[in-house]
Amino acid sequence: MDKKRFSIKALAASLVIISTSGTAEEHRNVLLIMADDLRCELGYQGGQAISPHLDSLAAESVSFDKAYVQQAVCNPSRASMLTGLRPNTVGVTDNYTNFRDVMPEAETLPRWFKKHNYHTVNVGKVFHNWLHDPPGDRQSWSVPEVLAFGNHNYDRAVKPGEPEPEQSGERIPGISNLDVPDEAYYDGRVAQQAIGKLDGLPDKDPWFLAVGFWKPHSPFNAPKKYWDLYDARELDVDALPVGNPTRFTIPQKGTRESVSAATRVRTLHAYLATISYFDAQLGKLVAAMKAKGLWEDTIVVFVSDHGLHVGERNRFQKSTLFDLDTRVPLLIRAPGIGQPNSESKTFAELIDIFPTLNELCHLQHPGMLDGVSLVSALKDPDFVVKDSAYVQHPSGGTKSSAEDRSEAMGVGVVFDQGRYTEWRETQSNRVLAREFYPHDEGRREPMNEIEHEDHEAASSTGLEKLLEVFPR
Ligand SMILES: [Ca+2]
Repeated sequence: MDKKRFSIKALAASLVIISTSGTAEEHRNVLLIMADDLRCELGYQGGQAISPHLDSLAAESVSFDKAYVQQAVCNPSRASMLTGLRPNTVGVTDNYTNFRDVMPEAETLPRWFKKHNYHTVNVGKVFHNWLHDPPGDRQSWSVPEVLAFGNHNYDRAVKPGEPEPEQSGERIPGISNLDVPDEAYYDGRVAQQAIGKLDGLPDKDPWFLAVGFWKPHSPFNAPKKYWDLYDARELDVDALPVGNPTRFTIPQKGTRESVSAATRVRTLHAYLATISYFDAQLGKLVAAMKAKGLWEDTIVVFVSDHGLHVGERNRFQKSTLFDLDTRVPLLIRAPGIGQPNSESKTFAELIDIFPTLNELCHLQHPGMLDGVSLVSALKDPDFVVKDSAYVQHPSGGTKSSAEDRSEAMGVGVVFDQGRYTEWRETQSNRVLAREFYPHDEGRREPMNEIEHEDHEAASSTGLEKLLEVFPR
């Protein structure tokens, strides 16, 4: 547990005193946009995705190249980011546990803003949108949430006027390229619904609009026109060696024996098309905000809940501690404060978003956060707020139920030299295995080098850093 955390008592006391600091002029509106399963593959990052709208947003923002989620699967990542607490602190490390069940009084980013007179609005998947009862987190929002509460695998193409698929039970193929309009799928309708909310945002009070898209989470079923942006023959699937040379010390669920080159190309093409489809929907929302005069002074945060493997290491999953799963795009556009079109050198964690927005909007500190504000890094891209990021994930990937406990928890620290990880027995915290993946330029993490003498010093540094957040 982080020693810097305030006590529950201090938190309770802080809730009584709601800040009234800041004049109306100082209040800034906030737009939070979330992608689902989007790894660092965007155009502005040198990735293979064609993402003109996110590239434009990056040109107005500070981009964080070393931004890490705290756990690479939907629910723990979102619960952590939106409470500003590490998954271990919240007690949510699987997709089944609702953070309200284990921490009923948890403060959340939107609820904190709501308490400070912000009009908070949720469209789409912001909190985890499946398996929980009740869905979403109603108390975080000023008005009822517009949710897509269901399984991604039911996002089939619908015709105008047809009911939402929801839990129809009709699973669709993992990959398809139908020639249908954007609105045939959920994200096209999310963009419409978000745009529809713009006219209802208050003039006098500040607002906090959170829009969560479902893509590029599988199924990779972008409309055909987004597939046609790419020439499959030109896609690079050689980002990691073929086969599985990585020495997993703890087996990872979801890893296959082998994957053909053709499958890798087809899957990467589908994933990239789905990213471009998502990018276009985001572009519609930005264009509408600009047309309505809502863009100029609005603080914008864009982030993904975690990354993804699409064939690398013979995997088509998230749920590991590898960089492909844990490192994500993070853009913060803070007009008048951030340096536009710059890249921050600092490490960043998604738990830092809560305190960062808090400081940007001059709100009182809620008193119980594991993250720190990145505002210094927004003002000066060379400023290093933190020199490492912490990640965790239970062994065995996504479990089949909340009761299905993993035997081990992987805890890792990412720093400039690489990633140091320990796998610890869930019950005893006993160290079962250690890993060190040195980072090359592309952070490919090809091999666990924990036994290699050349990396002894870096492994020791990693161990020291790890124990600061994850003591044994
Ligand atoms: Ca996700």
